[in-house]
Amino acid sequence: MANRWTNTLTDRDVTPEAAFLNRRQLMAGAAGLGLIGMASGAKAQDALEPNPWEDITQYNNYYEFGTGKEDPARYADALTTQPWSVKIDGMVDKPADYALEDILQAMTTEERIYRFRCVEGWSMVIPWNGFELADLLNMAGVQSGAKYVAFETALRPDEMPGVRYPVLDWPYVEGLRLDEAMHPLTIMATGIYGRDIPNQNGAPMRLVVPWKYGFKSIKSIVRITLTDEEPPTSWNKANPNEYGFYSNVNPEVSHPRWSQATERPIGGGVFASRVPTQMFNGYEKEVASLYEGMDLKANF
Ligand SMILES: Nc1nc2c(c(=O)[nH]1)N[C@H]1C(S)=C(S)[C@@H](COP(=O)(O)O)O[C@H]1N2
Ligand SMILES: [Mo]
Repeated sequence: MANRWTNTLTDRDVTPEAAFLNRRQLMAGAAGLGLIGMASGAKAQDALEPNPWEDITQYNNYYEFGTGKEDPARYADALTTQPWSVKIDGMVDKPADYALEDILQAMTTEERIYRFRCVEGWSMVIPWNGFELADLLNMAGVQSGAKYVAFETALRPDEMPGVRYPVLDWPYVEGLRLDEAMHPLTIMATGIYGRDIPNQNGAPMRLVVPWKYGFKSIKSIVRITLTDEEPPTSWNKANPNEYGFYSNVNPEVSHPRWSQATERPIGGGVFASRVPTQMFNGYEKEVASLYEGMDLKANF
């Protein structure tokens, strides 16, 4: 029956009501903050229903604040995030300590709703706010010989109770190949749900590489170094047989101690069933070409 509602139906009207309302709130929030534009990557993710704020900010891995999932939410408030600067050095034209506010001034912040898959076998959907890492690297001017990007997290023994324990070799470090770092899906996140990113999620600025296991997405970054050699990475140093440099989400390559074929969506409840893990975490179309011809089992 034709009525005034059916006449105005759009694809949005078929999304679940909660997601729809949520989305409208987000859009209003983004408009209020003056955030510009939606990237094509985000548009393609419209069907994803993000986890609630509580899941995203109370179930965390941030070992500098303890190894329990609730430790970061409990202790990370102690981290001083203002002022903040990021040293960008190595093979760049303009090496400097960049003040975070100067970086944000120069960058275009947008919303990206991404799947997030931890190597431990759980997953969430997170509505990040951030900017493309490529834009930041281009601002510093990447030199032609550069092949990799190394990242380092702040190390503040007075503010981080977890670094008293040698769980990892502090500071936490990570790395990407330059083409992975320059890929448009790779972002620096500074917000979640249109609000400042909480300390437990890596304030004031953390990496998000949605097709890789979560530990590649290094938090609270203080240094970015362009180099021509594959940089050391924290989990690889801790256990090279279990954690490789690439760490792409891959249901066909098992962790030595568990399968990666399925995952447990956080918020699904204790009895919720696991769901299949997707190749490159669902971003195969966008990123598979980066690894053409590579043996993904050998380069895990
Ligand atoms: N500096 C630092 N970055 C880190 C970690 C960490 O312990 N320290 N944990 C990683 C892991 S294992 C995961 S799954 C994600 C978790 O991000 P989230 O807490 O925002 O969900 O952060 C990653 N980045
Ligand atoms: Mo993780």
